[in-house]
Amino acid sequence: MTKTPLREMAAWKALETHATTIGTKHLREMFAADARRGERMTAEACGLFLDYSKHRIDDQTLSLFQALADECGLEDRRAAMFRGDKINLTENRAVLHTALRAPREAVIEVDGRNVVPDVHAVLDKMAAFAESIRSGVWTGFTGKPIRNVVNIGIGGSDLGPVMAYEALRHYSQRELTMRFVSNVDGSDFAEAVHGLDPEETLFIVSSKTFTTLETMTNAHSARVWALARLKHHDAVAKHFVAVSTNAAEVAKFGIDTANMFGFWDWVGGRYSMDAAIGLSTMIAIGAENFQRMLAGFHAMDEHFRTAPLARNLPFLMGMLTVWYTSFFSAETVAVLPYDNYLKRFPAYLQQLTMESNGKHVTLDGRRVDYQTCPIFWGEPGTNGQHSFYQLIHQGTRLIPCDFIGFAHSLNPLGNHHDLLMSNVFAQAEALAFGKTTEQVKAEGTADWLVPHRTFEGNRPSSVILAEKMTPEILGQLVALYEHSVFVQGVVWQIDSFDQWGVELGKVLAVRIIPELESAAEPELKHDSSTNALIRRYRAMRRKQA
Ligand code: G6Q
Repeated sequence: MTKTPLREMAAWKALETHATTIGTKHLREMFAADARRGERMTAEACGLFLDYSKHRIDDQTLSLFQALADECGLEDRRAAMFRGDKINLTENRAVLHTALRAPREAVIEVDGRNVVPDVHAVLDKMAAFAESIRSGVWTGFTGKPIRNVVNIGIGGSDLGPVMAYEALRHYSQRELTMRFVSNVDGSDFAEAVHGLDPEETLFIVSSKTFTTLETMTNAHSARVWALARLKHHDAVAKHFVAVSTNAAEVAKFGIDTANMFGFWDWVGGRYSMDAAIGLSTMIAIGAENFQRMLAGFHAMDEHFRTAPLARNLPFLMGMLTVWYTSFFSAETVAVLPYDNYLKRFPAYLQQLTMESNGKHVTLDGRRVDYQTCPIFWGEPGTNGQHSFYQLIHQGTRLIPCDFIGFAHSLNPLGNHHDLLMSNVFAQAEALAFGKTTEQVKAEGTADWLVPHRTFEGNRPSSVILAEKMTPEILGQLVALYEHSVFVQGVVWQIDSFDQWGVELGKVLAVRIIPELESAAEPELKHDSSTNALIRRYRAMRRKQA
């Protein structure tokens, strides 16, 4: 499929020219010229309110965004995704995470088969299992109820579950201890099982392929750890369940395939937290709350699918990211949730955004001649304010920010919440409007200090507001970013759903393992740096021994 190169599109060229005009304008001027800008440049969907007025855009920018979307065929591509077309070209797969949250009666076909009943069959099985753990009906090998659940997985089989558990911890069954192991570093495993009683511990081995080195290494260590106490191999069936698409490997590991929760090749790892990969989430918060989260995802899917682009949240956010990345050379986006429960949200988004759009070739294999995915990063406010906000306010880089805040706290405590939220509004205001030299001088600041105390402003941000952190809102937020990533990928003409960039390092590591482990000095054939590092490591290990 050969498309017109992006930079040759009329709307792209128009945006290039337009960016030079906008580049000379300050947000102060734009607000001064339009008293209603702060109310006008907002959009609302489901339970999310988006204020995008503090962006370096005007009405023309917005119409050019739409013109570019038309030229890129965004609406057709969106329809193709929802329909189940194999839009993940390099892996020849459909991309149907939206089917994971489709209502029971929906019909979505992949290769002529309606997948919605399959999705709901797994959800029902998960619900029955989660309930048996939560109620204590499911007992371990020695008859004790399960009190600890340890999810073993990595990447898409870890980041979503950890983030969702933290985000919805308020709704979780507090008697259950939830832990997560991802890193192949033995310390991760050791700390995750520290203080746990194997008789009361359930491991969920979450791996789409059931071959991932880190996960399988941790799963084998977990089996050794559990059997050291439980002694009998039959205990595996009571203390291990699997989330996977690979029944043969699951059975080989010793897990009863009756306790395997499946998903499908049309669910990408980083898009799987609402598939069976969410089993730990469901055990923590219960099936009903999990359904509420799915309803939130679905509501945002429907918004993205049907709302006019001018009011379409994922479209607006996606285009803003394209705008700053491709036309203003912004290299990063900061995601700043003002809710402690969202502390893992930026880490989750890093995979969603960067593994999806960190690509340098187009779908038809051409090297791009524009920047693609920016670096996403962030920390919950207000901690970030006392750490890296200095650079956002007064550094030399342009860093668009997404502020996320709520009207109500799940833990009302004195005036904590108003203090917290005052910072959201204040930070966005300070970034946009800054503080002029005149203002600083008028405060009586000594001349030499004036430049240090001046804030240029004109630094863009979105503010996303919701009532409070609920399962529905979490689903909406995640789907908002999923679809924003999709919009960016369509414009940049890349495959947002493969991840070939993670392969090379994995292959090289497998080659190096025996070179680290062999008793005899191996013949090393790497570059001189890698050879020397391996030799030094081996020498250091010998010294320790
Ligand atoms: C995500 C990627 C990747 C994947 C992990 C774990 O989109 O595919 O992060 O989730 O590599 O893979 P398994 O689930 O197969 O262990």
